[in-house]
Amino acid sequence: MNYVQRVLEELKKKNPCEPEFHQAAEEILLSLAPVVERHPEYEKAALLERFTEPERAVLFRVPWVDDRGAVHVNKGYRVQFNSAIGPYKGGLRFHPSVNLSIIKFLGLEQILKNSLTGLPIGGGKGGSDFDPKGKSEGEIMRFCQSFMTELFRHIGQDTDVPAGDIGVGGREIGYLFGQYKRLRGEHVGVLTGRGLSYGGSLVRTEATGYGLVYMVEEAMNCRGETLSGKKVIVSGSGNVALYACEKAQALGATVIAMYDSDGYVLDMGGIDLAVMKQIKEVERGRIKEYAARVKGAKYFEGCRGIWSVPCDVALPCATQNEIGGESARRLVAGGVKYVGEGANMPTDPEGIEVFRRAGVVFLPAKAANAGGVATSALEMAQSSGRMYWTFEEVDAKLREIMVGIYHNMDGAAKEYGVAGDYVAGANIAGFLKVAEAMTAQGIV
Ligand code: NDP
Ligand code: 2IT
Repeated sequence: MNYVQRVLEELKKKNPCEPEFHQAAEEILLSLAPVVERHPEYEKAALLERFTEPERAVLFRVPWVDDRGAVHVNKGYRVQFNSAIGPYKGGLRFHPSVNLSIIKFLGLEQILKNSLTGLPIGGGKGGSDFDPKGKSEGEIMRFCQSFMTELFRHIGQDTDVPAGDIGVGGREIGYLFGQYKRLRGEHVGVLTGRGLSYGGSLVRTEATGYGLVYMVEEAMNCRGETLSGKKVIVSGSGNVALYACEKAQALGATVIAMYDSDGYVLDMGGIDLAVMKQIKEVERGRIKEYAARVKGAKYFEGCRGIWSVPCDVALPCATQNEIGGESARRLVAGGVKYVGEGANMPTDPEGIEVFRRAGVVFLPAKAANAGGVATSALEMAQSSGRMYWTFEEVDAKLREIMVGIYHNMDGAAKEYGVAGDYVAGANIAGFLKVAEAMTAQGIV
């Protein structure tokens, strides 16, 4: 058995019942086979074993009291996966599905994503199985305060810097930051995605979605195409989806469908983003409401139907494994040419294989959605320097980073004989830097 297969088998044995973690690890490790072949010293140093084992994982109790006085207990997680190239960095996810497997898959992906940004950030991830849906403002605030009452002792501006993810946006970051500041008595850049009035960076809100579209545009430009006039579908209607939609439309595309976990809307004239933002960002409502407000738009129950809508470009921006083999086949039948992953691991292995065989240009999450964390790192730089850059400055840096990542993974894929395979290219390019840093720092 070769090195990669042995590590993968042991990982599955040592971490049972963690299917998402196995899935992410398998995709990464298999594509690293040619790298470890060129670098036999990695096996001697058990580099893959160390790379796939978190440096630290903190699990904690989060008790809170609802508006009626009932006591609830949720699980809290922070997995500090790898600090070889910088302080742990990665979001917090609040969603009822959250468990250790999901946090570990996200953390492992984050190491390579953060490496690809070229900025000095290690990988981590955290969250809770708390469900923010239907909770009052007071309940959200008390939950965030309780969560931070334990988390604060494990994080710091130079050790571990969390941010948002599903269910954690500007509102939650505000409550988390307030509690951290109260407990520690320091106003530092310990969280990113902060409000602009207390240390946040311009463009962080837009960054993941904008960055995704900058990369798709670069991939198209390299093939003599542009987004102008293209039909795009965007899954999800949260932070990443809304700003992917905004930038795609700004570049001349028509976004014809979006969804939330209940169902999808189809609007052949192009999504009216002002209405969508009002429903999703301001009212925190359901997407069904969009069809009631916009003439000509239609609502369909069940979100998966969205992948049957014919399009040129698909941007999955909701959650993991939203595109399986069947959905991928429907997209291919509908004429999709480009898939850019805004969410983390939205396409399962069978789906990726379907796209590969059909010659679809597939831009994997750890490259395509790196704009969010890259801009978080720009927020950290501005915090430490006690200064602010303009919207144009941050946006220009974001665009440059996304174009750079595209060419970095494209180059790595070519160098390792798998031209056009960006899954392998992103894994290889991200890993080489982490491996070099880990090697330089000895067996730690
Ligand atoms: P939000 O909470 O703002 O939005 C999430 C969206 O996805 C909502 O429309 C939600 O629908 C939908 N969704 C979530 N879970 C499911 C599910 N199980 N089935 C169907 N739909 C679902 O999160 P973000 O936009 O921040 O994150 C979206 C994705 O992007 C995640 O995979 C995240 O890890 C990734 N990401 C986020 C970054 C960021 O900066 N925020 C950076 C890089 C990646 P509903 O409201 O009905 O639950
Ligand atoms: O998955 C991700 O990259 C994020 N949720 C953003 C992490 C960050 O630290 O900005």
